[in-house]
Amino acid sequence: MQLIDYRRDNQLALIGLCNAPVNALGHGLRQALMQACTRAAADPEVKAIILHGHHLPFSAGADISEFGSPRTWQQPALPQLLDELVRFSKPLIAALDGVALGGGLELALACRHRVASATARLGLPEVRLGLLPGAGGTQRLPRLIGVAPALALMLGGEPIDARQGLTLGLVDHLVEPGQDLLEQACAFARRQLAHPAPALTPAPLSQGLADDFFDTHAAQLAARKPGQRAPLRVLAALRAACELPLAEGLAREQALFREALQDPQATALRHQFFAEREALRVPGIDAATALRSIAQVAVIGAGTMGAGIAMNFINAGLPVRLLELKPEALDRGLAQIRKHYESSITRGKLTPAQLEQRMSLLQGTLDYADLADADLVIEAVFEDLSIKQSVFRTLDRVCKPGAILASNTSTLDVDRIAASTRRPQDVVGLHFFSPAHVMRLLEVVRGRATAPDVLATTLKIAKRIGKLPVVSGVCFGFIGNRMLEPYAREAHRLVLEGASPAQVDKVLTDLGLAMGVFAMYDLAGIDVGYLVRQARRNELAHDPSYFRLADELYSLGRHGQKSGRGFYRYEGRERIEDPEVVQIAARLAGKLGINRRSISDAEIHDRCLFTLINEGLQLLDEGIALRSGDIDLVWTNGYGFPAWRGGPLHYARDLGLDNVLAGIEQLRERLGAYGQLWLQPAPLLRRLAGSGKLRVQGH
Ligand code: HSC
Repeated sequence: MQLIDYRRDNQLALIGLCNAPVNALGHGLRQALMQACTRAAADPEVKAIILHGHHLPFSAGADISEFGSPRTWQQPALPQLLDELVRFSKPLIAALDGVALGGGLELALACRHRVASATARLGLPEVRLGLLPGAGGTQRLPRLIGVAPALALMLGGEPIDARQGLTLGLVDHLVEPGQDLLEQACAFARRQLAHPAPALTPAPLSQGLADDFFDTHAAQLAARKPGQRAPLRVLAALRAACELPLAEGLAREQALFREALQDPQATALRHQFFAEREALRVPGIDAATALRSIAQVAVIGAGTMGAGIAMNFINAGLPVRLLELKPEALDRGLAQIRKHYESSITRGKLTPAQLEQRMSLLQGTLDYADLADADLVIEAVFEDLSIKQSVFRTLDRVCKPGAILASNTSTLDVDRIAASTRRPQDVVGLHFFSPAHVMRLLEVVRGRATAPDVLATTLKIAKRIGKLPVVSGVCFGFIGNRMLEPYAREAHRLVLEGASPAQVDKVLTDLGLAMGVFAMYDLAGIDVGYLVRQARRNELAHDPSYFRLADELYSLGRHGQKSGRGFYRYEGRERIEDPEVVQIAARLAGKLGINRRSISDAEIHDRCLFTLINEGLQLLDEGIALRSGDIDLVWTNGYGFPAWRGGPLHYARDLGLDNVLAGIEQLRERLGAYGQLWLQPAPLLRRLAGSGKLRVQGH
């Protein structure tokens, strides 16, 4: 495969990178690039060199799939390659299109100048992979644009557009839409030949910084990103740029990068990166699967969920009909959406013209007949099977043939919903997470009859609205809520046995979870969980302690944050421990004959996490989840599990599956009848313990 396109244009050498799809700077491309640049440097006719992506994005950076293998270091390694390029006497100009990310932007920073298409996106996202820029970015970027803007780019990881790059001084010349990037880059290069620009200063940068600049930032990071080591390494590298000459700073950056690459947090985040991409590969569908066209969307139910779902589509430019049964409810939903956009205007995130444009895509209706031309209908009504079935019977009557009929159920049986129509092949579950316009995760529930093109179309549309779709089979709660159940069950039981909600939550947040079980239940509403359990009372009757505390709080009107009291007390948004809840738990424990004792943090960790992992493995064995990475994505994107621990099943591998198995067996013994009832190791856990491998089912 040809990795470089080399051309001459009079005094200019045009070197095009051709490593599809994103010009990842793997060993082969680095080698070819080095050869091409050396050729241009040796050609006396060539006065300047232009680097560009040959009909491709400029570069998405180092080849992430090489990390963890010796190929990362194979010469020319990226830092050495860039050091060579910087030393060339002939000026290099980077012509940026598509993306210049990570090592790709560092390549551009090693060039004397950067010319960029207005649509190009530039960034240093390494921190999201648990890394820091490791090919000069931490030293060259602050020298080019200043310490504070460089820190913001490196810590945020979010790319900026080329116009912002121009303002910051990262881009020297912006190529407007309609202009040709390469032509403009060549013209720019010719002008530079007449007036060469100086190279970056090799001197340290410390002037003008407050004495406590780094200490303040370190303290902020410790508070905002507890437990995460990559942001601190970024800060340390930046400090080197401020305190050391360039060459020493680069050496310090290298040392920090090597350290970061070996950090389990980076392994976990790489696992997340590849899992996200793999999640889109679903057996039975491929690039050849024809897609259904989606030009008109409808959402049923204008409550918080329905309104949030509708916003996703209008934000992406797709027209939506929002259906409610009562005019007041419809007006409330429409007003809620407008209010949300108005607050975005106040925060400078939206213009009034954009608000009007989005609202023009939204049409409220009280009449199912208005859904006749919808290509995709998403039902977001009350979580009750018979209500949902009745909605789907109506949809079956009014919707055109081929329309995709989706349910936003979070727990119910999608097959039974599909069976209420004469077209189960068109029915799919689309489980949005709340708030639906914010949360990236979308569980796509494949029913027994869901047609491949329906699944493929929903995955495609999910990407279009910026979601991360993860396919689940049908079972109670799908991947996320099914795993939540045993995890939260243990948390509740631990409080009956003597822990406090705050103690349980602290163990979980110390592990890196965004919220503990009880803070989460208070936020979601204790009434919501109660109603879901009501529908399953018969199957749960064998354990009177099952979620007993939550049921009691529900009956006392303590519904969580919205009622000011739940597992905690609330003053405004402030969460305060409530001794009354511990008293209630003690009273219930007495009634249930549970001995209260002091519970260690380690026991809390093991009971909550081992049961979570165990259920995940069971789901995998049942084929509800296609692979362990999908389970990890659901938990990191929907339930606040720290991405830098990779998700529950990646974490299980770190803990050792044999340790998890031994832990469950010990707990089962120690907890008597309760342990015998609930703590049953999943057969897959037994099969995998000792092997440490989680990639089952042919993946
Ligand atoms: C880095 O650059 C470190 C450096 O600072 C220092 C290195 C020094 C090391 C040496 C020390 C001695 N690599 O996302 P998509 C694949 S760290 C490999 O579906 P989109 C991706 O897997 C890197 N593969 O498309 C997928 O493959 P599949 C910093 C990469 O259009 C295909 O490309 N850079 C890759 O939605 C399409 O990707 C980043 O973190 C890479 N760098 O988004 C950027 N990037 O088809 C990461 C992509 O087989 N990438 N692939 O599944 C992205 O953000 C997105 O992929 C894009 C495209 C926005 C580029």
